[in-house]
Amino acid sequence: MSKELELASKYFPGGVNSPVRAFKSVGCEPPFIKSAYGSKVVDVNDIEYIDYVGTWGPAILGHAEESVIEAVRRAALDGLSFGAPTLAETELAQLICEAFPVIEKMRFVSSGTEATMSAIRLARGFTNRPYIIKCDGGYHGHGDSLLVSAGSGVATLGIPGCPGIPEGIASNTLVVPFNNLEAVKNVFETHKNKIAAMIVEPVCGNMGVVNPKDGYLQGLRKLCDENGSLLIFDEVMTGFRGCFGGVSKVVNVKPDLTTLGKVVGGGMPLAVYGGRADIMSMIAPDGPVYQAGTLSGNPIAVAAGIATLKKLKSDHTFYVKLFSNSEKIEKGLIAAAKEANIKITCNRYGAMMTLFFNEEQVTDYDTAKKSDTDKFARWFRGMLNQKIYLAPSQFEAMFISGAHTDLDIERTISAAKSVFETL
Ligand code: KE4
Repeated sequence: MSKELELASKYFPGGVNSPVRAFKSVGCEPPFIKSAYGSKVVDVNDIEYIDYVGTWGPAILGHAEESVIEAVRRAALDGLSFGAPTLAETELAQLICEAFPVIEKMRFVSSGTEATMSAIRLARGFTNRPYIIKCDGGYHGHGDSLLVSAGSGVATLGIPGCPGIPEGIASNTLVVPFNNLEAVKNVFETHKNKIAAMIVEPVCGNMGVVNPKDGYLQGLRKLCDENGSLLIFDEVMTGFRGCFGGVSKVVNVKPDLTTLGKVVGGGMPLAVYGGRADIMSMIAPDGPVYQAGTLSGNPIAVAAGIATLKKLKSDHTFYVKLFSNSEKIEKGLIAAAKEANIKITCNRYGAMMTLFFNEEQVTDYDTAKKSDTDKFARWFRGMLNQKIYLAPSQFEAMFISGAHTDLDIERTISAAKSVFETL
């Protein structure tokens, strides 16, 4: 064990502050990172990697982008936190409403988990109904109601995803396969008038990237309307990854509530839940549904968010180049695998993608789980040795940023060619 990990493990479970960082599923130890800039991260041994984790999505501009750093520096000089309303929060909210017309009113929180947890509570408060539907393999943070797994069978009462989650809470969450409208229809019929909402990643990122089948999201909208339930798009990961907005804008489906995180805070602790004004009016102090937070709307995080969204909005070539580079990487990796006769499928949404070591198209969690995770782990370790820093799990996404250069892409594909040969 590295001396860094050994010492960290004295203080933190697994030596980390979020489980996936421990690299448990890829059979090697994580490098300790000391700095990041552009498309690179640098570890404590001064090894530089081309980074496709992007701190799990926020670094869409690349790390330490100068306008974001300058905005954070300037804001910090005026104080770190006030616990009071600021003009900057309103400015960020206006930018978010521009990007997400489906968000009429919102509340800032400090993490994606807080955003989805609050959205669930709000949906239950607004509808006065107990049940929530989520997809098997969908991840919405570690809130008790959402850290539930599917039981056996197609549409099941959730079972606790881990110890510490009471049956009574897990069983109020119904779990269905992604991309299966029939299963959702059945759940609505079985639990008529008891379902507060369905929360869904409109493009999944936490079973690896899985796109919705044509008509799926439209079908969810229709079923929620027919049953008086709310539709919640969890766009914590997809937000700003497929356009200056969300999947809701790309597919023109209007959720009742949306959750955001990651990019919206530019890498700082800031997340959002919001949507229809009539629903949001239920949130204290306007309404009876309570939610609060000491650091909600923190001025430093808000400054980073404003600078990030301003940059995304103002540079009209940003997304064109970002998607062209993303496509180059996708095609290059597919061609490299083909050349080495390695069976993979690739799913991409804008600037997030997953290479599955799987012969069949991945359309839900069941098909994702058929991937060869051992082969993925060998691929991951090979690429890390080639100084390419990928997400350490088959069921995560690669994130491409505006800072990835043609040389980065060339190096990535050439590294892949040599690693595929070893698999
Ligand atoms: P956070 O509480 O980690 O800020 O957000 C939770 C969350 C909610 N919704 C979606 C769609 C998410 O992807 C996430 C968090 N994503 C993971 C990566 N798969 C964060 C990485 C981690 O857990 O360390």
